[in-house]
Amino acid sequence: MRHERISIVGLGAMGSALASALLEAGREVTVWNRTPGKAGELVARGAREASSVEEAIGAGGLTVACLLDDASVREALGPALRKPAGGTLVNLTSGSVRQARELAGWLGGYGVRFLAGGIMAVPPTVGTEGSFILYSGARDLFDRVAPVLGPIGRPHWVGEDPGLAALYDMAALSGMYGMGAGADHAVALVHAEGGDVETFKREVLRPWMEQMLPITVAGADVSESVPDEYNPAMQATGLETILSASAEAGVPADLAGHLRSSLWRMQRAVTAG
Ligand code: FVH
Repeated sequence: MRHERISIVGLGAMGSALASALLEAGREVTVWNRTPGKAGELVARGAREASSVEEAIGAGGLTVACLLDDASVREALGPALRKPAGGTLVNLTSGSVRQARELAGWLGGYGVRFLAGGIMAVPPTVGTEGSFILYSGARDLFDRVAPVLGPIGRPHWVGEDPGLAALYDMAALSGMYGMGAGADHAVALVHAEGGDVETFKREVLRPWMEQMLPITVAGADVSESVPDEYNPAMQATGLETILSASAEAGVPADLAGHLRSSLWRMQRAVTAG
């Protein structure tokens, strides 16, 4: 099963990285992209280029879609699905929970077995240690697909509901963008007050964020409760200080939403004793 043929539909930055990692691992890869001219390097390394989606899907084995968004998946695959041809599709295109569930229903109507996915990697880290791919859908299908697609990242099944991979993908991305917003805000503060941004990033921000990452993830909670060891009164004062320091520096408090909701949580905890 490891040698099942794989067709990659979509050769953007991510689709190309997926195809490259699969070729590197010796897989038999067929590629297709809407705009021609993106397959040259992959073909030189042994990939076969299909001239249409139908041809890519018809190459047999497993089809992996990695396109811009849900609409582009439907637009690209739709014409090829007129005949109920069966087959297996793994969708590694980002989308919402609802879109993943609807896609599963739509493809199921054509007899296509469907696994939803979420890529926990960026193109340069595809297939490297630490990269992983979320999958949701039938467990037996995952068990078949996992060894075939292993080279793109550690396969991690999150459940039968096709919406689950999208859910965790979107939520994890929110965490990442939130972290990015925090780092942006930190750098803007240092810049506005005349600090050395590069030194700050290297000597302070990175080691600090690395130290705090596990604590931040462990402490993330939708409930209003704050663990005792967090000392909510101190945290509330600290958060107010960050907000006023930002105002003093004239840095637009893009993070105000995050900070205010944390402040609100701490204040509620203080009030509640
Ligand atoms: N790149 C990243 O860092 C992230 C990491 C996490 C996962 N995302 C998601 O992966 C999907 C693809 O992302 P990408 O980086 O490959 O995106 P692009 O380089 O912009 O390539 C987009 C491809 O989609 C094709 N495409 C767009 N619309 C259509 C359509 N209507 N029909 C057929 N194909 C379409 C596009 O083709 P072309 O413009 O070259 O003709 C590209 O192949 C994405 O969901 C990320 O959220 C990546």
